Amino acid sequence: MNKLTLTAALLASTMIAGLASASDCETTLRSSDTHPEGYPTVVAVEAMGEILKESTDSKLCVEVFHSAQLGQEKDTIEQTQFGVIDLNRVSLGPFNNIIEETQIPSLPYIFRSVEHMHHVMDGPIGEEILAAFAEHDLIGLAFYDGGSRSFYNREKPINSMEDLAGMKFRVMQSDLFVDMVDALGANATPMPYGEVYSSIQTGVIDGAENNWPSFESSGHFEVAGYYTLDQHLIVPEVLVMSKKTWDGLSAEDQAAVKAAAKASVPVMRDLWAEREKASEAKVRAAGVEIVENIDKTPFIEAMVPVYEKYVTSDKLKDLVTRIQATE
Ligand code: GTR
Repeated sequence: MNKLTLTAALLASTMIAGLASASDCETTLRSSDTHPEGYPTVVAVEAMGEILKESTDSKLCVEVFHSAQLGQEKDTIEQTQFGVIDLNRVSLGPFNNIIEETQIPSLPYIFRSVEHMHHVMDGPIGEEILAAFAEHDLIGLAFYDGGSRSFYNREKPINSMEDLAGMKFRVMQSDLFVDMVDALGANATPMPYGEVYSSIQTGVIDGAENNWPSFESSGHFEVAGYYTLDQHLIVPEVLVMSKKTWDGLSAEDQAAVKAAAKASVPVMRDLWAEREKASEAKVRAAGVEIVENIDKTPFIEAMVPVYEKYVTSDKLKDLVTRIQATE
């Protein structure tokens, strides 16, 4: 068999395999994720799909398109609003410019710890924020974890805010994060996740910011040898469904989708805890210089103008007050 025939044969067999698995279910929902196979968010949505298949008696299944196969987050959000993509697992960051309520749990240092974030997002405030998606052609199903995000770069160890001065960092496509980096005295470049590796490698930017699992799985640690644990963001991640898809489901199936999404949250949290440790170990073993225990007070103080700019309406002020008052 020549190379071309072999490729065609392989393609045909993959397609047949695909059809066979799709025919197991009446409807297969397409879900997007920027992360690679095996990443906690990808596995959690796959687990959600298994639960859904079971609870709907194979009426509804989920197929996760990992590794940004369906596009970068900002574009996939639009496609989900249009109903081209059924489900999407994304950080809250890329929603900030569209849904103002998502800015509040995305504020730097709003959460005192990951536990604090869980208490808030698992309760009525989380439900309110999920409900805010409906006006934007999306249904908020559940929140996942994104650990805490810190700065990494290719140039030097960052020991204080002064060290950040004039450096160029990639942020998610959110005005709030641009202002956050500016307020720290550095320069922000918003860009899709998939462009960050080569941009650091070629020096277009000095670095970026993310959690341990993303820093590791993206390979950014190979090109950015300094990581400072300033933990400026604990941004939750969210699983959303296209409102178009949702509206086409019976009330019973909608309830099954919601329940399966909620049931995948503890699965995700367990996977996350494991992966965080493994990623940290891998990054440390690779020789990345880690700056720990830095004084966060100047970072927190520098965020006052950012809060002033974004927390404007009574509704948003009330959300901040209630989050801060949550144990
Ligand atoms: C990750 C997050 C992704 C994506 C990425 C980024 O931590 O899980 O959804 O938002 O960060 O920085 O673009």
